[in-house]
Amino acid sequence: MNLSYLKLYTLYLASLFFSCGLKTDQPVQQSTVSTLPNVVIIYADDLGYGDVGAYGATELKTPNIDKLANGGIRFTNGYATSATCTPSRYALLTGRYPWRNKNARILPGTAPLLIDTSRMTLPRLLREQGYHTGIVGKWHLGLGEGQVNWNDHISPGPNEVGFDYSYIMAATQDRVPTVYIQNGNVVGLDPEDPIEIDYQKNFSGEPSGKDNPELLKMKWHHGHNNSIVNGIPRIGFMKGGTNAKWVDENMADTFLVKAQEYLKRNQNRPFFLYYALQQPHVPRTPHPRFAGTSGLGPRGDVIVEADWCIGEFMKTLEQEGLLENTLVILTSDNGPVLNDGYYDDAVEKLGNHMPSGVLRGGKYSLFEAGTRVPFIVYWEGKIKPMVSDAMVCQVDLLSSIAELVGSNFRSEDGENLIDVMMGNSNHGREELVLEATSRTAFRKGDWVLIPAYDGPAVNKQVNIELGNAKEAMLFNLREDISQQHNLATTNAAKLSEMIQSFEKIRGQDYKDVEDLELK
Ligand code: NG6
Ligand code: CA
Repeated sequence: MNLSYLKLYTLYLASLFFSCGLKTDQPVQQSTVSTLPNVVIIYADDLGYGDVGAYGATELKTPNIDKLANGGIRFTNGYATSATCTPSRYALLTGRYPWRNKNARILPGTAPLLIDTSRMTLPRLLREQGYHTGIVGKWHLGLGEGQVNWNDHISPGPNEVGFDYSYIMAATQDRVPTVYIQNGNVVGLDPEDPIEIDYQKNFSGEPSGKDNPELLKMKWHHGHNNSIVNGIPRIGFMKGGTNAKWVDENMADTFLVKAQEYLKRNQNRPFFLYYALQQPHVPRTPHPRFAGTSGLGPRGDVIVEADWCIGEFMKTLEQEGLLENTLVILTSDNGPVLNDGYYDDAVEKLGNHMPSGVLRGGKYSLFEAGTRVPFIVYWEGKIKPMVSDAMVCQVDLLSSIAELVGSNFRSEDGENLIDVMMGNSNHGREELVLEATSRTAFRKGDWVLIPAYDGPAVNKQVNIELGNAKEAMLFNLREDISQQHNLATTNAAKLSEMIQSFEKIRGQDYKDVEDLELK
């Protein structure tokens, strides 16, 4: 691709758009033929390395994701920066390691916006290059500046960090407020029935998961015993907003339709869509037409549902004639978990399915399965199908996509790996800092260092090995992808070399970081 030509053309298009006043969310009437590729990021929530057929799953069918994986580049060393949601999403959008921001950890629904509104972000960069930018799905990066009035316009949020259009849930499906927010306004809110949210105490007279088990259609296992919405107990208390509350079983369809509508509205101009699926995060609530289809219980069913949504979304791209001009990246915010706080048969019906594949650990873990995730780059007619072992991370997307669209911008921690992502090079990252619940590990080449950390080796509630140990651990992933052989004592020279390289990036203060999420 001729980048300098692209850059000039981008400037030309940008000026065209500004002068035509096309920065609204109205459908574009005139046809603007452009060489700027559309960019779509499909971001799953808690989808594991082993949850996808193309990555080796045999007990679960994911034909639509497999089609992208087998028709594009399937990365075997693709990473989220973190083993939980908020920090990974922060890194994805800002190209900055989340441990540089002390507040980048799993946020309650009432948390203020985590991203500084003056910071460069992926949508802002693309908008500056002439793109229309949209997000549909899970946000979980905070909203407002402290005390959010959910009955008023909610700001700052996605629209203040670069998105022209947003249709989101504020935090997670298991956290209040359980409503959709479009461009800063709660959808379907009745002003006579205002929303109140409190993460500390319940509103008087309101039932809760803890006190009213008789009202529950899904039982809580740990946490998740505050307000009850649709028979599902949540994290946090909510009052009012009855008409605005989402129906959990319709969420996948709702987001899909919003994503499809976004494509149709913006098909005649370059666009960036961040389609952030809610599956397979808890509570797992497949639409009835998917319930029971996987044989693995609701967790399997919602993966089948997510796969179907991805297929429908891709069909719309094709029908709108956009497929050959759209770069599609599909990945996940962190690794898998079975019991994440509800009794939903994820453990009981697992059978032979291995959500982490051959990797050790899972969500919340410093072991590989916490952060190594499905990572697929697809571009019909442009990218040749292949499997790549190059190391890539979501923190690199901003710098890489910047290069693709003719911008010189490079983020603080992201590398420009566009050649790797287009399949023209196998030269990925050399080093990467990995994070799990505020603690950090380090990969360099084939080696991984997990420093010594206080805390339980296993989180018993979720039954996942966290990677905490009294002594540092060292693994060679080329020989030992499942991290079964700790080489820290037998290869002391490598260990000290790794510590040195790690501290060069991370400094010294990683040692005292407390595990704030799971005690
Ligand atoms: C944890 C929740 C878990 C999930 C997670 C966020 C409890 C006990 N556990 O605190 O269920 O909501 O936060 O997941 O409340 S993430 O994928 O958004 O990071
Ligand atoms: Ca997640």
